[in-house]
Amino acid sequence: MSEAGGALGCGSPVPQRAPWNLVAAATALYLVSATSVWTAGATPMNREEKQKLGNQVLEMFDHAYGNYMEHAYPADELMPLTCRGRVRGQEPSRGDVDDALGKFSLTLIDSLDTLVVLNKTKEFEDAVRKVLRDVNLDNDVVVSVFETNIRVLGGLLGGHSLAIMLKEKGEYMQWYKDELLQMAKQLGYKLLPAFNTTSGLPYPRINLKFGIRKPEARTGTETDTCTACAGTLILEFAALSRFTGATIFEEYARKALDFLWEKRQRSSNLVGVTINIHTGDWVRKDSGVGAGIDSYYEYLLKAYVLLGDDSFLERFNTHYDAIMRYISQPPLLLDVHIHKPMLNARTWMDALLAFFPGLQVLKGDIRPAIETHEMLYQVIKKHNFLPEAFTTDFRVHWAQHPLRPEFAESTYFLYKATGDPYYLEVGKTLIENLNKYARVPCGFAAMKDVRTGSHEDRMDSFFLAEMFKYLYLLFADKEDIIFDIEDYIFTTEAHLLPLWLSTTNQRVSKKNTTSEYTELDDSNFDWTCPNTQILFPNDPLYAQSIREPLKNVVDKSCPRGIIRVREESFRSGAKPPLRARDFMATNPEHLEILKKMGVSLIHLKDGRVQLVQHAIQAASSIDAEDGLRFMQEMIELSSQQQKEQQLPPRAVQIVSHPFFGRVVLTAGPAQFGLDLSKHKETRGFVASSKPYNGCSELTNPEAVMGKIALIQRGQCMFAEKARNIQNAGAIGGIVIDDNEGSSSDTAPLFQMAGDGKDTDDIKIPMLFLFSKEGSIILDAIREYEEVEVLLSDKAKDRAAILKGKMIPSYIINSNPEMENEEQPSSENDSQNQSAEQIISISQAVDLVDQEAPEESSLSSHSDSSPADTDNAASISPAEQTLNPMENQEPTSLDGECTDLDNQPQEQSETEEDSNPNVSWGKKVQPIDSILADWNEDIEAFEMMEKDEL
Ligand code: DMJ
Repeated sequence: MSEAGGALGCGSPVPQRAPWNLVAAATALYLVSATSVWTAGATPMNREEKQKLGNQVLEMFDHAYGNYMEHAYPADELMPLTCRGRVRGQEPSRGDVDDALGKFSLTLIDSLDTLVVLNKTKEFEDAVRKVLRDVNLDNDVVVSVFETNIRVLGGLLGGHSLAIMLKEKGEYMQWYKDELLQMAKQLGYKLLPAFNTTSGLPYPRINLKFGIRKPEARTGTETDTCTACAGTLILEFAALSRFTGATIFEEYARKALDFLWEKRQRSSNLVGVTINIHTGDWVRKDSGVGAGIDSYYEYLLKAYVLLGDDSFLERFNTHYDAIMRYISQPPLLLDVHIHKPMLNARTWMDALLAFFPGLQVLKGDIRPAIETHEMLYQVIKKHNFLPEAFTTDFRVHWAQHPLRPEFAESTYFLYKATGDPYYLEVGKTLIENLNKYARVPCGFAAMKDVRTGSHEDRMDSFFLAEMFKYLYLLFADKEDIIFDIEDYIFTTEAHLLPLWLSTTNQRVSKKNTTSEYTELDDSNFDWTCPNTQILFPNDPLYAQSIREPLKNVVDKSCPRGIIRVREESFRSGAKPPLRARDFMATNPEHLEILKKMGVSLIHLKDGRVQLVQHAIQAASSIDAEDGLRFMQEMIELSSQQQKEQQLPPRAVQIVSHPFFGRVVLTAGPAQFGLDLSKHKETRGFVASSKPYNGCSELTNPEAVMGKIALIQRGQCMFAEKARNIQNAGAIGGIVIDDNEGSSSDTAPLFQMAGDGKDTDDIKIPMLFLFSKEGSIILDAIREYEEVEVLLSDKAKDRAAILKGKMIPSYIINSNPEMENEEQPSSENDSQNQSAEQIISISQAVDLVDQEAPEESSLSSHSDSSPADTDNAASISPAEQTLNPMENQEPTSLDGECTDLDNQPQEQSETEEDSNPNVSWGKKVQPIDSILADWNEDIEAFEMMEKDEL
């Protein structure tokens, strides 16, 4: 890798613009030397292997894009499980996520410039023609201003930027006459009414046809928006202005940024997550670098790079200084309160912050970038993907993963900055995991739960816009790309804008902001990019030496609490503050500490105990802060325990032809029957029971014998259905919801409860599928007749399914004894039951709203806005003698702490699978048919192996 980095601010040879150009040109040299002196550390990857990985990325892109074009286009997105387009209004609403869909072929527009980066110029030309022919921007649909800007306006501008580049080269796009730019301009004008507020901050949503506040528009009543939503416009809007000469767009985006800057919390220099667009008051006063704020910071720095306006760099540096002072706790990045920045606002991080190491590279602050990236990588190694949120002790907080690209983005920038081949290995792992766990026959499916490997019928457009670009560029050499990536900057959606825009149409008047910064210390302003020779002083092991101490930060035992213990905790002579997890309501010493912290204990009439904090009653300000943190921890603890009471979702994986484990459906567990988290998975062919509701003795026992029975929900208790199919000889059951159209995408999963009686007699595993997931199995039966599934706590590796480890049942003789071995003994069952009961004891915390001064605010819920103090929490009597930590310890129940690469379950599979007598089914097949099936399996396996190389 010889170049300094596409849109890598510090290091990009930026043409034609004075202030940035000088420093960039100089530092570019240092990056070159940093990359060329690499001699030790991770083994360098040779050109051949890089090319192989690059080709694999190309093949994966073809799979994703090809399936979108074939099965979904002109819809906005592909639904990769059901292999059709997602058309807004035709699918159950998913809430805000759907605001990205404007019936404007979102994925096609978002993919335009990826096609050129991936050297698919011919396909790009076709795609542009399709956009011009088919896309309508005048739909009566309410869309997110932010998403439409970054994905659609950005997509059109990225497409235009590369179309004119190609046209100039003289081979492709010779017919192009700025049509994409005209569309972008049309869209820009459609978004402008959103800015009609006194503050200049845009409304969060707009109707593409009717604008805002008209009765037909169905929007315009909102009062709040997120900081990133209002602060992530300047790159696209300025580019639009400079490309077209219409200055209004850049003016509007600048005004919104100016307003946000004015409203920053002046003592901490931080911004909150949401702001009132009319009054400018902070609605959520927590502050981090992830969801809700992320790209506001990104755009300040990148606006400086693209537009050369110093005020953006000054603002960025001021915020960056605050971020590093309060939010950065290497390797963690933890939200704090804008007014009390020493106080953590939560004990978990979200996946969106994974972009931040990339931004730190652009800023030139490599060390913390390496640290945070390494921590994130270890979380990924544990769960295969970055869960949407994870705790400070690296357990899953929100288990979804919609194939977000931020980590790949940071990996790319770190590789560009360090040249360390370690980052190529990281990229290779990302590719492997995508192919292993997210690839389905019709594209790539988002992970519904990284712990179980279950899927969501969703492939977001950013997966094509960003993921493939960063992964391809990671492995590409300069000659693999048909243009110079250094001449462009990446928007937050990875769209490419040319840096020459900095000197074009600079007609927008800039606010004179000099006086605003006089209060700030000069050291806040780094006017030069760091010298990478100092960062990497001829030491190729530099990055490795930073990573090394973090190697075990996420280990198999799920260590608790590397969360920063505030300095005050160690003040001499003082005991460390009481942690919520250690609190016992019967311990007089603890009650004394509560009092000192201003926390009082109120015994409620219903027997519960309520905690209320009055910061003003604390013995000192430090005790008041400790009290605030204690209350916050108590709330976190409680919500965590409430979550842990729930059995985690289970997986139904279709393993027979042509699915071969690629389709994984999210299933609800049952509170009775075989617990799949403690026992080996159950595998078998499916058969519908008669009667279908399973509410009486089955009339078709021969059909369900030795199989997994399908039963419809309704008309009797779940346990009754289970008993009826068990009596007929079924080895498992899947209850399918009778509410047509229901889906785990839109409805919360639940556990099937028993019937209030003893359910120990039910030995078979039972899972629940919503109607949409259930119909995937029913459709498969219609199409292929014989459908074999695996019921388990998490999806199994497809290689394990096919590599002879789990040989399809029809190849092996059946052995009923083995099946019996799989049934748990009733003794085990009762043990399991009691284990669950212990775990289900938890703290119930209720919140009591009380007025209090803003300065002592506390997050009232782990993911909600901070509530103003006084803070209150109540605990039920059952917990008064309970040490909450005991209940919190990760158990095999939720599997969060099991290393997915090293599961004991897989081990037992191997042992048992090596036994040729193992059988999961009893199907008798003629030998020809067996061989034909087996050949098909081998072919599929070979294909898969090729895929995964
Ligand atoms: C993308 O749409 C953009 O990167 C945005 O800034 C936030 N993240 C999503 C993808 O995760």
